[in-house]
Amino acid sequence: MKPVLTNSMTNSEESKHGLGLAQIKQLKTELTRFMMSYKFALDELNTKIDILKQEFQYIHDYNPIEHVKSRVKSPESILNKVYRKGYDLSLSAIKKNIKDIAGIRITCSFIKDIYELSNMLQSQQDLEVLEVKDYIENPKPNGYQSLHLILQVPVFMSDRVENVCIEVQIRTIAMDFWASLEHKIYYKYNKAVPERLKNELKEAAVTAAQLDKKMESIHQEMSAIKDASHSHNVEKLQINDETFTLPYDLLKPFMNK
Ligand code: 0O2
Repeated sequence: MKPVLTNSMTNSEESKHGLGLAQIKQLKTELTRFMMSYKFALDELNTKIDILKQEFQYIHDYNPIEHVKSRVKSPESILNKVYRKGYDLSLSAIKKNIKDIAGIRITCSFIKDIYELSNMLQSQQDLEVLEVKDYIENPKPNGYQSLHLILQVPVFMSDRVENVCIEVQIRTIAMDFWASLEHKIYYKYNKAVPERLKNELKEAAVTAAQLDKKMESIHQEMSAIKDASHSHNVEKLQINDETFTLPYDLLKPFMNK
């Protein structure tokens, strides 16, 4: 495809779309600023998630977040969605209608962590929660499970504040395994998945949910054993040159074990 904008074009010349060079330059600047605002919003939210992750590790002695992946939708995929949904082709309409241009997927160890993390994000004062879809409590008919949040993040630019939407998907490793395989199958069969495979996928989703419950109950049992063994213990606390001997339970909330 030939580039629309060429260096040899003068201000008075028009592209094949009837736009002058100045208009094309302006369009290019607007588009770049538009896409950049999503990247900046993701940077902000990624930092927030990293802070929560480190704090959680410090307080609870384990890391509830297995991994975090973020992406800005490609312009091609944004345009596909505009045509598929019949939205207006303007930046303001795209911003208003497409809430998943920026997306973050967080994989947690346990279901309990998903809700804890979601509550922590939802209670941050500078984030506005626009939508919550709980596909864990109410899985999709095909078996899909995840917690989806649409959050609005203020991005402080040089001359203005942009409120930018981000779709956050929070799921367990088992849910993520299921969703990525289902996504591959869906595309392999060009969205016409045979009925037998659909049923098997649904069964696999139920099995994945059972595995999540089982792993969580093992984890809870292990934590209870760990707490019980510590509760008989005392810890030595040194403040300046003085050493204090205190029950472990009293110090636990303040300790990085
Ligand atoms: P991609 O490539 O992951 O971005 P909408 O977003 O408005 O088109 P909807 O149904 O209102 O549609 O949004 P919803 O339910 O919040 O789902 C949006 C995203 O969740 C999808 O984005 C997928 O990432 C994921 N998702 C939802 N349902 C399924 C499912 O059945 N299987 C799998 N594997 N993923 C799902 P995109 O834009 O479809 O794709």
